[in-house]
Amino acid sequence: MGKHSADPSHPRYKSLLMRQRLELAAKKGMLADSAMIAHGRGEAFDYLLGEVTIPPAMAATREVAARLLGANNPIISLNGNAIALAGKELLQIANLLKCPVEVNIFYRTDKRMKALISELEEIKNQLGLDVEILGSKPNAKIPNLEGPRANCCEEGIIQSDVILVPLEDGDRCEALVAMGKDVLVIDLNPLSRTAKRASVTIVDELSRVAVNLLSIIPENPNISEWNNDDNLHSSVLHILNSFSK
Ligand code: PTJ
Repeated sequence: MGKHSADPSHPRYKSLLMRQRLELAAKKGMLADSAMIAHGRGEAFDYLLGEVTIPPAMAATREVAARLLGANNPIISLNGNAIALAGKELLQIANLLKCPVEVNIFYRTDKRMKALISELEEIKNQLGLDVEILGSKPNAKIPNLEGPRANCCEEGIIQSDVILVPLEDGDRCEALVAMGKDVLVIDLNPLSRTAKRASVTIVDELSRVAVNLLSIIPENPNISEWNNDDNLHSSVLHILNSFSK
């Protein structure tokens, strides 16, 4: 990407900045080969939302904040795209909640795990945060999942009761729900299997959600009578209504 592409005066500045973050992360070996494709999928849905946090997403973000605050063992699961786009804010959220983060990736290689964990360690040291970073020594498996994406930590994901998983894949979301966990996801696609299966789905862009959570958590919101299907329906309606004449 050229040096002018993330110029703040550019009308698509935020979008370009996110792309630049992904490019830098790719150079550091943090990302899956398909990370850009996944991001492009997200961007397409973000266009439909007007690239803003819509009211149903803000309601879902408040619910997620409330559930994380009410949890006995909350955890934030982090993959390549999440760390590249909002690693700093997600660590700050964990610091506020006094919970660990666990690096848990779909396309697992030792090289990527090392690059992601060292990126988080660097942010943690720079910001002086007190957050446990798990994932380097997986000692358990998520039941009913095949392959390396099932690997996780007993003291992290397995023991958690409430888990925030930005950009989760459908199978793993289902497997975590089947374990009886409260599964909180961030997914710009309100129609994805992840969005439909999660306990709470925030239909919004991950880096916007991270900033919103940082301001909402200190407000100590209360858990509500949450209906995730209704909220997803409202998100889809919002998109449809934005096309009405
Ligand atoms: O780091 P890894 O190995 O765990 O791999 C991560 C990716 C993202 C490559 C992997 O999980 C993947 O292939 O994801 P999918 O199946 O393409 O799903 C990505 C979902 O996240 C899609 O529904 C997108 O709409 C959504 N999405 C993409 N970027 C964002 C997003 N949602 C919120 N914010 C984003 N920035």
